Amino acid sequence: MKLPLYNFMDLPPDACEAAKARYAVLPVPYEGTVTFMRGTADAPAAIIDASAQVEEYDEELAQDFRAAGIVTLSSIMPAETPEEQMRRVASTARAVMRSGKFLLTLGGEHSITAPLVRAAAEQHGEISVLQIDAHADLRDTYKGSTHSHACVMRRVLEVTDHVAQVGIRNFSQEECAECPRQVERFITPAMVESDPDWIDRVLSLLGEKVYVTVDVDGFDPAYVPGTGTPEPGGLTWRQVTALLRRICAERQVVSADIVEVVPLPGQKVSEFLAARLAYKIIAYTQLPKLTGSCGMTIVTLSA
Ligand SMILES: [Mn+2]
Repeated sequence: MKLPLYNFMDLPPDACEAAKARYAVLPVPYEGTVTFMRGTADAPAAIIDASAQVEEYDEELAQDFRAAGIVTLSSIMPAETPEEQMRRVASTARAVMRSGKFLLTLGGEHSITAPLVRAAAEQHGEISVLQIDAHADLRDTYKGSTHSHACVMRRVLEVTDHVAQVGIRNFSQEECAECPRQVERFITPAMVESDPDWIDRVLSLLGEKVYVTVDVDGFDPAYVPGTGTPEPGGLTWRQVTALLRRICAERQVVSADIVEVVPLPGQKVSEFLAARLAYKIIAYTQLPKLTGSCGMTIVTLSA
């Protein structure tokens, strides 16, 4: 397991000072329950490494967003058991959120999202979750564990019923039987392509405060080949960034994670995309809010 050698975006000291930073990047190099292709424990270091190449000036928004300050925290070391790992993640997340910083966690495997969402709900009260992913992750248990990355959104549903799942294209019959209402709410890549109002559909599932979790396999493997279970037919960079920009404009995004990157030898496409996406989230959450954003309206949608 590689650990980051320097801070996110290789910022000068004044831009990454802990006391002043509004954003905190937390590396979690954990892959305790990974089932297919290993290597996501190396992702936080690879993403931070790639982030040194991200331009501070955002080309889309014509602005530099570093002045808010971005501190890179020490990595959470992998624990012996998933239970202990979740405890460590929760306790660090609570402390960061209490300090008022925006916590941006870099995985590692997806299972860490459950304690992160719990910590966000403790801090902010009623919370919604936007998940970008190829997989529903709604199994109650997987290979004997309730903490598996394949169960993470089932654990999240125990915290909040307001969950929008976007990019989903691989799920089981068991998940359909056990979580029928949630399966009906999926926003699949096919819906993203065919429905010009797909972002409105996503917004209708979310309340005011939103936690964002991005499993990079939600993207098409052409954009992110380096991930544990690449799934054809995924989302594009423009679709995902358009979605995140509007969610950040019309809701209060309180924290986010980017998980499941697996660095591949000989190319850095996936970790660079993750680094770019992390800075996009930092940028979008600093944009002025659109007024008149609606309150909680939950609509059940069919494909
Ligand atoms: Mn996934």
